[in-house]
Amino acid sequence: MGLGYIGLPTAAISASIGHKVLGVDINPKVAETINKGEIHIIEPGLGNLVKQVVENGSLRASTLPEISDVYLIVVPTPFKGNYEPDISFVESATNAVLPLLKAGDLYIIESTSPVGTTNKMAELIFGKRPELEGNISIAYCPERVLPGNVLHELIHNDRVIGGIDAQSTQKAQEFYSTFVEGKLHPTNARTAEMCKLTENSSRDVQIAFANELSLICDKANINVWELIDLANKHPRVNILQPGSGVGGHCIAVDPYFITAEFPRESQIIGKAREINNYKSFWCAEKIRTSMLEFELKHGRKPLVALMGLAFKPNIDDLRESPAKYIAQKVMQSAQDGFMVVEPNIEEHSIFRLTKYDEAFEKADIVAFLVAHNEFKNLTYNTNKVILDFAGIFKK
Ligand code: SAJ
Repeated sequence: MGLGYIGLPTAAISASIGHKVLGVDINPKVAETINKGEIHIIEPGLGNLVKQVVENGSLRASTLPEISDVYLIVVPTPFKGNYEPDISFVESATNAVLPLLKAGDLYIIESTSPVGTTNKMAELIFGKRPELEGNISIAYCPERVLPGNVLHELIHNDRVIGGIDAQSTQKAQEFYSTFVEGKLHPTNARTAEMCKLTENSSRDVQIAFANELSLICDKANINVWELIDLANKHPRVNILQPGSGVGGHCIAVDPYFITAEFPRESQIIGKAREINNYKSFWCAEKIRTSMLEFELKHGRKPLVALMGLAFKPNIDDLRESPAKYIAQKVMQSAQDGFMVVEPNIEEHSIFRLTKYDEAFEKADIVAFLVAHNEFKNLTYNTNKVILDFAGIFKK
């Protein structure tokens, strides 16, 4: 249920090892595309795999579920306006399969979910189908794949599997062992749910530490990149890299699933979110201040290059991107004088894109928002104002 960034690769891999898979998506265009052997998302190797499993008949897509033995819920869990998690997609996918469930079936949630969701769905199922209580297996098993390396990581990463009871955990382990080569770690549903939130919150907190250091170092006139390199020479210190903020659909979202439910207890987790969001705002302010300083000094408006729009280096994914937020924010303050660069995409509906080397050459102010590899080929130029938020030149 759900043929997105995780659902489709999972469907394709399990089809490729011999399961007969029906991929279900509420969007008819998605089902239509997949049934043609094509894909609607970008992920290396996925297009070929889907083509192969659709052609040999092991994967088929539809907008409606059919009677099956195993049901995987892999739908989005966004948050509402006030950072409260929204599990309505999980609920509606569960309601859609509810009439189809039979004794002996396995129902698994993979969607990132607030603690307690799996048990809540079990209550929903048993409330409407009391005869299934004790006769079906229900488990939570989060994915932890990195966009861009999904096919490899889906097979090779270890996974945590938590059932609502021991038998559910075991049945889910048996299912995943058909295509996962990493270790499968058994636990209960609540711990597995919290484990997914913990992994991404941990990364968010660590990035916030690096971002906080970058703010301190800016004031203290210390090169933060050199500082972190040196501190990391300590055998038990491993500081991550500061940047223009934290983006994507996971790390910038999942911590709110903890803070919404445990606001008093999750002090560091909440503060990390604030710091990482503030870092993007701070970068935008730095660019605006540099533009004003330039104008005062030179008596004309500067030409500004905004380098990178993606949410992290060397990808073409602009979802929840701090770089895109910064570009939009600074461009609100002045009508023209900007060149926007994103070497990983051909064109954009809002931004007119300029080639990275041309923008660097022409600009008076260059703001590096993402550490794309291409930018590392550029040579530092002391005649320009360089705002290196991404650590392109470091030294
Ligand atoms: N970032 C930094 N500094 C760093 C590392 C990352 O500023 O040192 C920024 C990136 O630029 C980006 C954001 O953090 O804006 C997130 O990037 P990421 O590469 O850390 O993570 P994602 O969002 O692509 O994928 C994460 C992964 N989780 C962890 O590493 C704990 C992945 O394994 C999860 O499967 C994925 O979230 C998910 O779907 O939950």
